[in-house]
Amino acid sequence: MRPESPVALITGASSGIGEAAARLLAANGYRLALGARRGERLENLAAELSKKYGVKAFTGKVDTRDSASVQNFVDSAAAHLGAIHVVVANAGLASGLHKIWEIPDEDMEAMLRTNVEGVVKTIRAALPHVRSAGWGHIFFIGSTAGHQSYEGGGVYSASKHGIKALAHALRLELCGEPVRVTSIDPGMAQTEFALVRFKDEVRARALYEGIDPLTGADVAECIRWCLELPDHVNIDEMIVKCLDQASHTMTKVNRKPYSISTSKMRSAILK
Ligand code: NDP
Ligand code: 8X3
Repeated sequence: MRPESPVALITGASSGIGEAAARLLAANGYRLALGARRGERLENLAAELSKKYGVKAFTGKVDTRDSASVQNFVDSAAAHLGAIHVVVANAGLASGLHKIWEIPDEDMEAMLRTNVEGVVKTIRAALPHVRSAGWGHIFFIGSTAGHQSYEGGGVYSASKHGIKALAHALRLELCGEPVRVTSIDPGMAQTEFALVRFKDEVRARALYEGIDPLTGADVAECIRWCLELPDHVNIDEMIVKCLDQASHTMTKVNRKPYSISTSKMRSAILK
């Protein structure tokens, strides 16, 4: 049975899509368990949302690559809030844009350990709580990169193809239980993602130059919509792109005429 005020546990809630999901779910009466490494951001967000919407919000510093850290965050959240119903396994990143034969270990490990292992660790720790709550919804945040890879994005794409495999397997494993499993797979969304990837503000901004990209709030709205559907309706996978992005990669993006040319753009981004 769906509770009146479900508890949503969100990893990567300190910015971008995770933060936007926290804001939207709080506005819809969800209680929150917010995790990320930047604890101060989470505390400020939780204080703001509790004040604005009167919802209970728990925060925990967590590194999703670390099993003990994840277990501690999830169990503390369940103890503080009494249950966990919804999991948004969102924490993730791209690190650099490297051809497969050039990628440093550090970037490869950051992506595979966070985007694949971190997601498994989060869901593995949270599922016992979700199952005992008797109603739940697990969200993976995949990507268009999980549907088509691109030059320099091989390892990131592999991690997001991995998300597709995990979501598929989990749906099979939970069949017959009252827990829905959805993968939301966005295209270009303007968050801190590109800044984290390039560690260069100009290059990060160039990615969105002349287009109207998705925002974190747009992706959060997809999560809200899937949640609000009747309990017997499961959205397996939702690919969402901004209107200016026709392909899964940046090969067909509508850059407005006032922006720099597509070829200059490609070299700015791919440098
Ligand atoms: P942001 O960089 O804005 O947010 C990423 C979040 O993940 C931050 O809150 C960050 O928090 C958290 N995070 C990263 N590493 C860890 C870690 N080891 N432990 C805990 N938290 C971590 O990017 P987005 O909001 O865009 O990204 C969210 C998800 O959406 C990612 O999985 C990304 O792959 C996916 N995505 C993004 C798209 C885009 O174009 N923006 C498109 C498709 C998918 P902190 O640093 O405080 O730990
Ligand atoms: C993020 C979208 O195109 O940068 O997952 O890989 S993309």
